[in-house]
Amino acid sequence: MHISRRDSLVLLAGMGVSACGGAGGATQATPTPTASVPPTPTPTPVATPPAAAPAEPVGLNTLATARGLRVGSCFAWGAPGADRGSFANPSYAALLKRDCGILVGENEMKWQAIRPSATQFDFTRFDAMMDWATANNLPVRGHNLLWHQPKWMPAWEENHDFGSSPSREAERLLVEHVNTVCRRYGARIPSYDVVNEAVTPADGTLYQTALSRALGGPEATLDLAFHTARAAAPGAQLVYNDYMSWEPGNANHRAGVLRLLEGFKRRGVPVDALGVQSHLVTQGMDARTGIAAIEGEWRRFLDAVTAMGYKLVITELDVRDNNLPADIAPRDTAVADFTRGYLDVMFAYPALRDVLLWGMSDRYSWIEGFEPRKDGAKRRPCPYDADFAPKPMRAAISAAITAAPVRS
Ligand code: 9MR
Repeated sequence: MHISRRDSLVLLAGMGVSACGGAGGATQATPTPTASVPPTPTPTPVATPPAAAPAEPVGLNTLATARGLRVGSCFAWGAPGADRGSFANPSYAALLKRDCGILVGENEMKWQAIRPSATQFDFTRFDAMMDWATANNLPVRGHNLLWHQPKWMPAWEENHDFGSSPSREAERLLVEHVNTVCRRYGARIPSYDVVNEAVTPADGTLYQTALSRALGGPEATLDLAFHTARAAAPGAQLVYNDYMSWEPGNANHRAGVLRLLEGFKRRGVPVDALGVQSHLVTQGMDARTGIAAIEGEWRRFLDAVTAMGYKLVITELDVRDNNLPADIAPRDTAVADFTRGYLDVMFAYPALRDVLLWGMSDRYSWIEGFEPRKDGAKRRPCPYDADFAPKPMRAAISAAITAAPVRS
C-alpha cells in the first residue's frame, strides 16, 4: 500500500505527532547523554509557545485507505442553510472532504427526482452535485437506477398507459432510463445501486410495479435493469441494495434477498455485490449482549451471500438509538459500541471494501423525520452531532477501521 507524504503527515498528526517531529508541547528533543559528551545545559526558554490547536482527527478515509478500505457518505441538494445534508453548507462540506473517499446522492438520482414525466429527464440538481464531487476528486455511487416499489416510483409511472404492447413499452422506458443515466456520467460513477429494495420484508416476495406488470414480472424487470446497466456502464460495479439487517424480525426479508441473489446467479444476471444498507437499531445499553443474540444468524446470511461470489458494500450506515436513555453520554456510548461491534463483524469479510454512511451529521439525518424518539429527545444516528462535532460513534468507526484486516 503506497502512503503519500501528505497521508503520512496526516496520520502522524492524528497520532498526536506534529509534522516537525515534536510531540505534545515539546519543542526540542532531549539528547541522549553519552560518556564523552557533557550533559547539555537546559536551554533558557525564550518565550512560551502558544498552545497548540487540537490536532484535526485523521480523516476516516485516510485510515481506511491504509487498510484497503474506503469510507464515504451521502450528500444532498440544498441551498445554504437549508435543512439538508448539503455540500452547500461549508461545515458539512468540510466533513465530506476530510472523511470521505466516495459520496452518494441521498435522493437526487431517484426516478422521482430526475424523471418528472415519461418523456422528460431533469438532471439540474444531480449534475450540480456531480460537479462539486468531481471538483473535489470524489467519485460518486449511483443511487439508484430502479427503486422497485410502487410507492417510490413516480406517480406517472404507476398510471402510465403502456399501450397495446405493454412489455415493449415497459422495456423501452426502463432501458431508456438506465442508458440515459449511465451514459451521462460514465466513469464518474464507479458503482450503481441498480436495483433498490425489491423484496417485501414481511414475506420475502418481490414487489410488483406498473412497470413490472407490463414487462412480464419482477424478475424480468430486475434482470433487464442489470443487463442494461452492464452494457451502458461496463466498468461499474453493479449492486442489489436492500435493508435486510441483523436485528430480530428480518428473517423473511433476508431469506427473500437470498432467493433473489440465487436467482440472479442461476439466470446469469450481472450483479457484482449486495448493498447492505445498515440502518442499524440498537438492542439496549449492553451492545455486546445485544450483538451476541443476533450475530450468528447474520453471519450465516453473509456467508451464504459471499459463498455465491457476491461482494459486500455497506451503503447506508446509521444507527437508530432505540431502547436507550435520553441522556446523551450513555446513549452515544451505546451507539458507538453497537457500531463498533457491527463493523468488526462486517470487516471480517474480505468481500467488503466500501463503507458509506447515510449522513455524517445528526443535523441532516432522515431518521428524525422518519421515526422520532418517543421521549422527544433528538435522534443521534451519525458520527458527528448537529453542530458537526465528532461523537463516540466516529471514534468507534475509526477504531474498527484501524483494527480491520488489511485488504490487498
Ligand atoms: O434519506 C432518504 C430520505 O431523505 C428520502 O425522503 C427517502 C425517500 O426518497 O429516502 C431516504 O433514503 C433511503 C434510501 O434511498 C434507500 N434506503 C433507505 C433510505 C432511508 O429511508
